[in-house]
Parts: sequence; structure tokens; C-alpha cells
Amino acid sequence: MSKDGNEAVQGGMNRRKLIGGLGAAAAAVPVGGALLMNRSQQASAQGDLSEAANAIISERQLTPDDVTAALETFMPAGTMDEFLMFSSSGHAGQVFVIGVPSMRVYRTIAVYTPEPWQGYGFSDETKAVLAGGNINGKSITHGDTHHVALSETDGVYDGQFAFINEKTHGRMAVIDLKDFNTKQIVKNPLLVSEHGGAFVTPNTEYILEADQYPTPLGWEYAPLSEYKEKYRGLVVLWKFDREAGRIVPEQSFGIETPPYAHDLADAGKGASAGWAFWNSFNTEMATGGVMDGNPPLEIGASQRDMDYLHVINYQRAAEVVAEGKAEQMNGFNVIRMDVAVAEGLMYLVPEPKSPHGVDITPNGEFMVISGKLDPHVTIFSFAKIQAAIAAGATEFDDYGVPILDFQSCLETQIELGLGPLHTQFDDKGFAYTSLFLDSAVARWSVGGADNPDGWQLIEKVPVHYNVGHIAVAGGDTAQPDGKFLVALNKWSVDRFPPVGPLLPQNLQLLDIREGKTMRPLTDMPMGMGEPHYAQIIRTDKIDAWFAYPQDGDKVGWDAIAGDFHPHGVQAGQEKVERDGTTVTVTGTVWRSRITPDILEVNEGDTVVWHITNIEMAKDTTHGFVLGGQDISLSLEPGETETVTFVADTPGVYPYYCTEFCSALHIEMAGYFLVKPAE
Ligand code: K7E
Ligand code: CUA
Repeated sequence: MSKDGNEAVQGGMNRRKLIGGLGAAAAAVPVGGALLMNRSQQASAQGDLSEAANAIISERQLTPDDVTAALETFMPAGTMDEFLMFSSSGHAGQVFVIGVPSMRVYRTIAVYTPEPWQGYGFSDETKAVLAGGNINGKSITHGDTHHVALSETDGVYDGQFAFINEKTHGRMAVIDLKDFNTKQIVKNPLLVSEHGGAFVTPNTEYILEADQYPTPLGWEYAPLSEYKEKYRGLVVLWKFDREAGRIVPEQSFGIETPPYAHDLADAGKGASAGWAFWNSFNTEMATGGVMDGNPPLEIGASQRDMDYLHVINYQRAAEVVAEGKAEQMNGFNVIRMDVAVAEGLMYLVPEPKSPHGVDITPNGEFMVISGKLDPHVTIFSFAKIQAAIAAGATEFDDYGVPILDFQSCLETQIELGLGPLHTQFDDKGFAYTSLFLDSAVARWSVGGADNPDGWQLIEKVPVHYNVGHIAVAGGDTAQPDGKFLVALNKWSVDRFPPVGPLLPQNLQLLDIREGKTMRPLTDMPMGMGEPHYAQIIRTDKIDAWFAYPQDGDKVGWDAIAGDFHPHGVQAGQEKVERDGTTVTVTGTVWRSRITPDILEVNEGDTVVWHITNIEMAKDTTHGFVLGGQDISLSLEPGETETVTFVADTPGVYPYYCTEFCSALHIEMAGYFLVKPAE
């Protein structure tokens, strides 16, 4: 039944497309409504549109560039974007999925924040996911997401998983791209805040993370006067089990570092596989204290000309853990600093002043450092770093960590402009660096053995305004796709209608294909959260489910457990059972009925309500809301979810479906009655 219904909808869409798009040519369609013309036949059947198009162009006073930009980003009805961008939402605690080049939002994925449309954080199953991120038993309903990392195989996005870090509380989340749901949140037991994550190793064996602001490790107290002695940094490698689709904390580990504030990271690949790189700032170890007459943190942390790139041999570090040389701190494996130094796991390379991003070239040979307060990108050679390690360091920091010689590791520096932050790469040998203070994106050529005359600034284009991260399709992988670049601009200032003092960010699409100007094609205001990093993957690499698995008659998938739900039932098997004061409901939803449609309990009863959406057709999601209990579920085709609550207030509560699922959607409702206690 439902399957036929679905086909009827598709047929209707085809007809609409036909009438709207073909005009007179619709007469050519054979009886029966099948759409036999392909897109190019349709295009030629439309004949010469120039008169109508010219009228629009002159009426709207469009320039030739405007028209080209509109055509490049226009997505004819029913066609698919070539790419999908997975973007952080900053402190909205979510992930956005945006089409490229159309720049339309297709999904939000709730991660650290309850979200009613997806029913995330309202069912028992998804509450348990959020509870994984509780802090000292306290439930936290916001999260500051920064860096999305798509899972990789051989250094290339494989479309299976996405990870995103949470800066405020040092948390990491796993999203399964089979259903675009968050499956796991883990809390780092040693870090209070973090920033240098999520970045994956080339086969997603590990997910990188590091502290941002050093603290005594493991939630200990120590006064700031003991900063140098008691405060520490920590770089972390979360072990990912791809088969299970989960992070395994017991197999993860951290490496203790001096109390330098760590910033962004990248995992080596190709030539540098097995190594990881973290920038740092505040190697001055300033602690602020303006009220006591000390320099503020931002001044104190900007005294030295150089900070340190941390060069970490994580492959060897994993062996060191396996050899039993790690300590357990709060149940987490930690390689102490002296062990890390003795085992040759950690080296420092001086890098210019308060750097932000470190980005590895697609072949893994070079580390590109962007120093916020330095107009250059600084490029280190991995081969030279290895030679410097082999030659032995002659300098050490206050903690005995070897400092490699800057000049020995340096490949080159390129002056790009003011405020370089982040770098991405394309498929033509170019790199792109965001310039925050210049509000521009610089394109430069990558040198090396293949291109000894490389390392040149090619051009700069303005973006609006204050660009943070940039994302090129596949732009941090071993095989970038190129084609498009999205500038994630922090400010939009004057570009959009007035919406009060809180303005949207501005995501701008740039065409970086050969022979194209890099001029922004379109603006996309993002009136939610503050996207930091995003990654762009080819759409055809995503193979998501349209319904949860069904096995013969068996229905009802637990999306979090990744298996059939023990309380999933088919139509006709619904039941209401009482055991003492607990009422267990095993119900179903389908077009257009909620079963049971009447439920009466006694005041004070505990209600455990399992609901299965028994439909399997695409897009037949049903919602379930029940007033007064903070319940909003989204039951996708084939899914079972549970809510547990106490019927604490006598009265009559309608419940209903929130998705306009059928002509009789509004009738898809029932009554929940709570009889007062005598
Ligand atoms: Cu990657 Cu915003 Cu966390 Cu730069 S950060 S912008
Ligand atoms: Cu189901 Cu509306």
C-alpha cells in the first residue's frame, strides 16, 4: 500500500516538472505520462529563451557575472548537487548538511543539543546518547562544535562516518552517515576544554583532539601561581572501531605536553603517515590577571616571536601504550611527558607567532602553518623534520622536550597577507589560505620536487567579511576534488536585510575551476550557530538509508543500538500491559493512525511507551508529541523509539503526529487520560 502511494507521489512530481518546465513541448510526451525526454532534449525543446531571459536581466539590472553566477549555482528541480558540505554549527551544537554548488541546507544533525524536529534528546534512546556527554553527572544541553571530520579510507573521504569535537567540555561525537544520526558522545576524562580536533588519521584508526587552555590534568585544582609546575597540555588519539561504529575509550590514549595552549591539528598522510601535528600558542605560559595589574592573556600570550609546532609519532606512541608504559589517569591511558621524550614521540619545531591552522599537503610532504600575527604561511618539510630528528636536537624547552632547529625544518615561507588562518588544497596543485584580517582568500602554488618553482602567491580575492575556515571539495584529503571553495565568513555586516543586532554569518561559494575567476558566486547567510570548519564530499559517496532495515515480518529498528528493537511490533501486535504502577505500551504508527489511540492510566503511574513506525516507504516519517511531558519524537520509516515518564498530573492530554504525513494527518491523534488518585 505504502509503496504504491510513494510511486504515485513520484508520478505527480514528474507531471508537475513537465508542465512547469516544458511548456509547449509537453505535447510531445506520450500518453501514460512517462517522461521519455532526457534533459538535453528538453533543453533544446525549450527553444530560444533569450527574449524572456533578457527581459529579466534588464529589469533586475544583472551584470554578465551575475548571470553566470546564477547559472552556475542554479539547481534545476529534481537534480542533485554534486557535493555535500558537512559544516559545524559552532555553539548551536549541531552539524549542517549543505548542497554545493546550490548552497541549500538539506539537513541539520543534532549532536550536542536536543532538537525537536529530529526528536533528538526526547526518546530514552537519544537521551542516553546525550548523557554520554554529561559533565560530572550534570546534563549539558549545548555544545561548541568546531571541526567536522569525515571518515577516510586511504586518506580520502569514504562517506561512512562524521566526527565533531566540542570545545567547551572536551567532548567528541560520532555520526553514522547511514542514517545521519549521532550515535555516541564521549567525554575526555582529563580535559576540561579542547580545540585541536576532530581530525582523522588516513584510515580513521584514530581521531585527534587536544586541549586548548591548559589545566591541571584530570579536573584537579591548582592555583594559577603554580601554572608552570601543575598545569599541562594533552594531545589525544581516540581509537575508532569502524566495525562497531564507535570510539573505544579504553584503547585511546593521550600524551602529556607542556602547558602550551594547543590549537589546530592535522594527521600526516602519505610521506608523513603515522605522525600528527598540533600548533600551539601561549608558549609564554601567560595566565592573564588584569585585575591584579598583569598583562591580559592576549598580550601575555603574544610576547615571543615563536611558538611551537608539536610533532608527534602516534604510531610509535600506540606501541608504547601496548608495551605498558602509559599511566592510567581517570581511567584513561596517558603517556607522561618524560616517557614521550625518552621514547622519541614528541618534538617541537619553532613556528611564527600564535599560529592557528596546520594543514598537510595532499602528498603528506609539507606542513603549512598559518600564523595569525604573521603575514606568511610557513612551510615545513617532513623529510627535513625527520633529518633534524635523526641528527639529534641540541635545544630543549623547560620541560626537556627537544626543540628542532627552525631553519633545518623550514622549506619556505610565502607572504600572503594579513591574518592567515587555514589552508586547503585542490586537484591542480594549488593551495588556498584564508586571510582573516584582509577578508580575502589567497591562492598559491604548492612547490616541492614536482614543482621546484612553486611556492608562489598567485592571486587574492576579497570575501565578505572576516573569513575563518575555508573548505575545498576534498580539500584536506590525499586526493582533493577541487572545483568549489566555500569561505566561511564570520561577519556579514551590510549584506543582508536587517534582522536585529545578531547577524548571520556569510558562507560564500567560490568557483576555483580552471579558467574560472575565484570571484564569489553566491552568498549564503547562515542564521544559526557559527560554522567553523566544514568538509565537502562528493554526493555519490554518501549511501544513506531511506528506511531502517526490515527482515521479513520483523520491523522496528533501534537506530542507536543498530539492531532490531526488542519492542518493535507489526500492526495487530500492539499491547498495553500493567505491572504494579508501571504501564508498558507497545504501539505503532502508520498513515494515519496511532495505536493505541486511547490510553488511560492512573495518576502517579510510570509509562514506558515503545512506538514503531511500521512503514517502509521513503519519507513516511511520523512525529509523536504529548503535551506536558516534553516529548517530541521523530519516527522514521522502520524505527522504534521509547519514552518513559511519570503521569504526574491528572487530566486529558491529546497526542498527535507532527509530520504532515497524509491527507488525514490531522486525524492522526489520540487521547492520553490520567485519572486522579482517590
Ligand atoms: Cu578551526 Cu574557528 Cu575552532 Cu579557525 S577555529 S576560524
Ligand atoms: Cu503521521 Cu502525520
